[in-house]
Amino acid sequence: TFSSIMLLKCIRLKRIYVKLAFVLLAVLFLLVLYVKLVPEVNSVVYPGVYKHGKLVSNLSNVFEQKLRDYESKIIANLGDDGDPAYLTGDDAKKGDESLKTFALNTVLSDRMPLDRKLRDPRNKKQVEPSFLFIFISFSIFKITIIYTCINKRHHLCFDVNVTSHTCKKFKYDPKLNTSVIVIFYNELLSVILRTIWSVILQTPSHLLQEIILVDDASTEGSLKGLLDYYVSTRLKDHNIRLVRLKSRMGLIRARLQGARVAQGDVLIFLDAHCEATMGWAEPLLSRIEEDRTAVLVPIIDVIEATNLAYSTNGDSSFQVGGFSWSGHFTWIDIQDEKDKNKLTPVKSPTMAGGLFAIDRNFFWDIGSYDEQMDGWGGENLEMSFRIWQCGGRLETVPCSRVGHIFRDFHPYSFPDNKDTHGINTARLAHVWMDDYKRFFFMYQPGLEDNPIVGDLTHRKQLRQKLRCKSFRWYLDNVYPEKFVLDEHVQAYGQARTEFDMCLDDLQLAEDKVGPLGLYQCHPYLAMSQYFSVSAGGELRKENFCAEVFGAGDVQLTECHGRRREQYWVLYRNGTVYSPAAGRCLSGEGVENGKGLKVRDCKNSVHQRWKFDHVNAT
Ligand code: UD2
Ligand code: MN
Repeated sequence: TFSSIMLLKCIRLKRIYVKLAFVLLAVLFLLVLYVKLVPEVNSVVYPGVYKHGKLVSNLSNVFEQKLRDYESKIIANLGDDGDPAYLTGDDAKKGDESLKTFALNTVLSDRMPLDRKLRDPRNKKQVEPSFLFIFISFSIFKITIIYTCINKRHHLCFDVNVTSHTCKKFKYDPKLNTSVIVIFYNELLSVILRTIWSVILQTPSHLLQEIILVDDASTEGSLKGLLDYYVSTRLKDHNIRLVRLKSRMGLIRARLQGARVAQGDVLIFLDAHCEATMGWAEPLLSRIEEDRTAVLVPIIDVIEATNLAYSTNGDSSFQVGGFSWSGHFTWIDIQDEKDKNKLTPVKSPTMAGGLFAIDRNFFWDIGSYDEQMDGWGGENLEMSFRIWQCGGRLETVPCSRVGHIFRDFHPYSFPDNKDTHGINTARLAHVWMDDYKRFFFMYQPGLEDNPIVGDLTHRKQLRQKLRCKSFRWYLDNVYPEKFVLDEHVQAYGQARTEFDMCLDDLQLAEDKVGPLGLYQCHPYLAMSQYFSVSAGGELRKENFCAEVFGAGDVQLTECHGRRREQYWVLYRNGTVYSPAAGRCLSGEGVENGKGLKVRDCKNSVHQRWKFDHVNAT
């Protein structure tokens, strides 16, 4: 009996141990989870190696040396005024090479001063008091000329007009300050530093609360020690905070982490390869002071990746944001005549995504970002639709200009090679686009009911909570010029001949010009064979219109809305006639996968196109 009592005790004891072990394991698990999930948010500390709180070796000498080496190679005045810059000899060769790997001339960037001076891009190139101006002053027809000038909006008259109303003349005195948030993943150190310097130099210090750098777990070594060292020495007088994420979170969540620690009234997000220019911040802050629901985009100028020239596009016109049904951002011309050449904010249906200003509280009130969006892409359209549909406004501010290096390809890779743009766009399509998502999913049929897209409950709840308007409302009120493939059209869908051959874009890239082709009809309606005949008589693939060229070739080129070679008459028997050419769209003698032509109208089987849907007229 003694031994059996001992045995029982043992078992009880064992149970307690097992329980204890379980509790310990759980605690450990939670700890690991915490460390993994909660990003390290810390301001810069002087670099050095610490062990148990004690400084073991101070690395500052090493970094100081490195930095001096680097600084000694900078060529004074290179790239000043935003002029194109060139290197010579070995550096020139290396620079060209770097373009292939980084989509950016990294050698040139390293040689260029980090605080280079730019011209004030808000004011056009010297505008002569203009021949016209003098002419007007002396002419007895003064009144009539001024009248025609204003009426016709002739550009010469406009020059005169614009010079007397340059951005410089506006007096802004914003009370709000800003946190500028710059996120980066393996960007070039000198490019990041030039971004920071431009913000410091071009923003009045009382308006700049802080600059927050968010490192999306870069693997590039110089972005650790050297960047920290630079910030804590060369930039020690400026309020710069460095947030390091423990693991790569993608640009959307990286921005969120930056926003979480920000303290300024207004958040301004920038890509890590930008240059702010004179007076860029004031008009943004002033506008938000006027209307906290206004989300603002500066004019985004191009900094050339090859020679780092800051180009301003010459004239005072600019573009605003649109989108394509495949879910991509596009630049579009301002539609409203009276908005062109304006210097006050202009409504923009969407934004490019990288550079924008938003009231900090409004950012959170309106749903910040979809935290389940990974990697790159889609978040800009999501935010654009959401802002408009849920009671905000999106505007381009012409008097605020920031340069951005547009790169030909992503110099970085994505974990698991996931199509994050596609997945993110599927998310926004489900949440914001109502029935209009059908077009996007025609491009991405595989994503429509795919669990990879993830749970959408929270975002749908957000839409409910904010009582947001429909996508139809957005199209009608914000972007009425957007072409809807199956609305206000004479016909749409696949257009086939009796031989089961279809009109096809021959996989033309979305922004390129190419032949309107003929291809075997797909058994289902694929996007490459989706065409519409608009109410105005265009034969369209979204923004590209079939146009007749000299020898009778038919190309898909950007729709210009002025009929002529882009005008077609669709007859009831399926003949598609071009009045400009006096001929008909014909598949006669055209091989599978080749471009179509117009030929003399013969009412033959090769000239009759049967659209899936034809609306009665
Ligand atoms: C445009 C936007 C960009 C973003 C993107 C769509 C502009 C000028 N740029 O692409 O801001 O909205 O469309 O998602 O409007 N980055 C990370 N982690 C990553 C990948 C990138 O932090 O995993 C950083 C990167 O270092 C850069 C920023 O995110 O600072 C934007 O990336 P990009 O410059 O490659 O994107 P871009 O300009 O082609
Ligand atoms: Mn960018």
